[in-house]
Amino acid sequence: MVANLARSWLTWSAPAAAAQAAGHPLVALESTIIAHGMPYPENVRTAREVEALIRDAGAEPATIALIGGRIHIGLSDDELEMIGRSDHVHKVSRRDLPAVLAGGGLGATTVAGTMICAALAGIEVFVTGGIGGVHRGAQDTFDISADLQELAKTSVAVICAGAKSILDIGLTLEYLETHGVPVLSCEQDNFAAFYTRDSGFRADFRLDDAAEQARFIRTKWDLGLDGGVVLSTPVPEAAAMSAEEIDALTRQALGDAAAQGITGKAVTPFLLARIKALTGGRSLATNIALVKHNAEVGARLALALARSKRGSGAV
Ligand code: PSU
Ligand code: MN
Repeated sequence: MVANLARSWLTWSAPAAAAQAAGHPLVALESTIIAHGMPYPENVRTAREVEALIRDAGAEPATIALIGGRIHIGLSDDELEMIGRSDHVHKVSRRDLPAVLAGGGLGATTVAGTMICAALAGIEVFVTGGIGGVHRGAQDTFDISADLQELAKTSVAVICAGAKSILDIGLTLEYLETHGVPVLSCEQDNFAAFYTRDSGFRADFRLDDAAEQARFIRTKWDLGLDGGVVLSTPVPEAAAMSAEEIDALTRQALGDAAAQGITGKAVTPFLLARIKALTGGRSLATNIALVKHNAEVGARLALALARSKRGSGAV
């Protein structure tokens, strides 16, 4: 009953609805990365290119956002443009969903917000850039992204290029372990670090093949072990930045945030914008390349998971 009531808040785009009705694999995409993670017009262009990559790979993309008091599963070109262009888009995590839906404004969903909406829509795979995590200095600020709690309880597979080094990646992985969230890696043993390929920390399990990833994920959920799975894949070599450069810029951005007294939900967008400015926009090219690569990995996983669903009982 509760689920039915919740689902009555969903508005489906025609292609997303058709794919869902036909049992075709869908891939959810977040909108905070569009509204708050990249500048206009590169954000809208990238969002469209990512959708096209997913479609070419045989899955249906469903970008998720809040518009006019409804949760939109799949956006039209005009809706995407509005989310990418407007200066009045709320950043919507679990806490913010009721406020923005009840208020009827524009909302861009974070990893946590998108996971909630994807699960309501029955979408198992969600592609993003980087997940939120435990911030550096969290022992003083308590700043731990709600993304991690959502991963603990909402059953969606999240494909990412790891997490940015604006976070404490070691503590982020510890937190995920405590909450029983498996961290899978493909193409390398280590968890990725967004702009760079290697965080220096091992992922829990390396599974390069989409069928293996699907088997792992389906087994977890078949066992009633609700909650998400993180699948990390590194930014393509040609687009990766140097670790020394990004470390220095990250320290500078963190210092600027502290000096300006930035707190709460403003911290992550501030740091992202600061790093973008400090790299003279070069980080944007890296960001775009990694999201596209994540989309290819996510589409393959969605196809494999759809096959495993059609299989007889266990995978
Ligand atoms: N990390 C990135 N790019 C992003 C985000 C995180 O490299 O765009 C966004 C995602 O939407 C993520 C959110 O869910 O920031 C986390 O925000 P917070 O740290 O306030 O929970
Ligand atoms: Mn935070």
